[in-house]
Amino acid sequence: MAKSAFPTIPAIAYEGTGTTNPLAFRHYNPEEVIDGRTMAEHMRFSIAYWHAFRGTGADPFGPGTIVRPWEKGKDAVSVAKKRMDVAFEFFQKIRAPFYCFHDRDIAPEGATLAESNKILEAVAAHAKQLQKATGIKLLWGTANLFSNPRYMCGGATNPDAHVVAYAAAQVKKAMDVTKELGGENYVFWGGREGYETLLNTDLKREQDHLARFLHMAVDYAKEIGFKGQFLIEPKPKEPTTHQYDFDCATCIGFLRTYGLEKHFKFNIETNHATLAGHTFQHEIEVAAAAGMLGSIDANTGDLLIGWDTDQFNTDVKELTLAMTSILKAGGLGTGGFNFDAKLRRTSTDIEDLFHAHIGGMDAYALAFKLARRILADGAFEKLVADRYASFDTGYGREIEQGTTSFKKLEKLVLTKLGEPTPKSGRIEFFQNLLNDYLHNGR
Ligand code: XLS
Ligand code: NI
Ligand code: NI
Repeated sequence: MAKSAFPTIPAIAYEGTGTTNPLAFRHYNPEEVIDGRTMAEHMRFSIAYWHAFRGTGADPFGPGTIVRPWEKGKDAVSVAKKRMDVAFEFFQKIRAPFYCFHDRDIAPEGATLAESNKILEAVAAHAKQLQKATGIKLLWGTANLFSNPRYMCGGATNPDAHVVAYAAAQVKKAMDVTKELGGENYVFWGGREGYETLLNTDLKREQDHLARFLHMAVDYAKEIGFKGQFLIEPKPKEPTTHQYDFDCATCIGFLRTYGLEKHFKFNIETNHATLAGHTFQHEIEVAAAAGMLGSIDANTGDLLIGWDTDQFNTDVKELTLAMTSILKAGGLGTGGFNFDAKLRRTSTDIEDLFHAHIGGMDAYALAFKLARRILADGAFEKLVADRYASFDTGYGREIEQGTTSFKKLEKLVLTKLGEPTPKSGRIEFFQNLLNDYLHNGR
């Protein structure tokens, strides 16, 4: 590998909570074995190429502030390869076993589709070598169907069939590359699949087109023998005002309507959940209830700002709640925790990239441990089970099993049950119990 891009930064080590070293893990010990698997295997952390290596700190009010020395070079393709060397050095030093990319993050677009495909192939070949040399794996790949101006009115839902055809060609290639690199999943985030106004939009037709597009992707995966999991990443708005993949519940309805539900799971992003007016944990529970929990885009928004700010999440309480739901659902399978999070515009030092990921990884690792403790203790599960215990026997059980009716239940209330006695939901009690685990050493 080329000369180090981070000569002063060592591989990040686990030093435990006693340390004051900012470039060390306090909770994430990749080698620690829990239940026969290492923490690295449990967490399956992944680095998002687009934020970590293509993010510049640009915002709508000004250009980028983050300048990296490796971004200089004679042509875009050689810079892309050099950048990738640096990225893999970072993946190793931060101890992340996976990374994720959009096609256009890793390789620049050419003047024609044929040229873009050739460039992507060349850079992917470089990635393959680096994966082999380092053992770092591809969690998922995806296609960027939103940056190029051709996609201004959408990709799969564009009103122009020419653009839809182009989008199909681009996704086909991105799937080829993901397969070639052993990607364990493939993500569909509906970039600009949505609309601004119904004055110019045929909503039904656009949704039909999106479904056709996804069916073609399913067919193509079969054709090439791509075994990775397909994931939809719901998001309610931004860039368009109304995105079709609003949230997990909306997507479940969409997938079932079009007979696609067997082929997809969800990649849930914290900031997208909150933009939809949900909690992160809510989206996880909705996906898990449908057997469609796939992977996590680990970040957070700023509740005072109404857009996708993609910040690193260090909120241990939020993550512990999310982790209990994930562990109860049996984990993420081929998914992982992908840091779809970017440095703030003012975080311009290279060390900031390390601090950001260390904080995110440590918060998730701590949340994992706290969630395990909560589940092992079983207090919440017992309390919740008790709350629903009236459905375990008698007429409650008949309601669940579908063996009773309005008429029978009416008779029961009129002749026997009468008025229910109030049963407290004990919300404050539950909140205090959570704090016992988070802060009081329970
Ligand atoms: C944007 C999305 C995007 C996807 C991948 O809001 O989070 O980054 O994760 O296309
Ligand atoms: Ni995302
Ligand atoms: Ni996002």
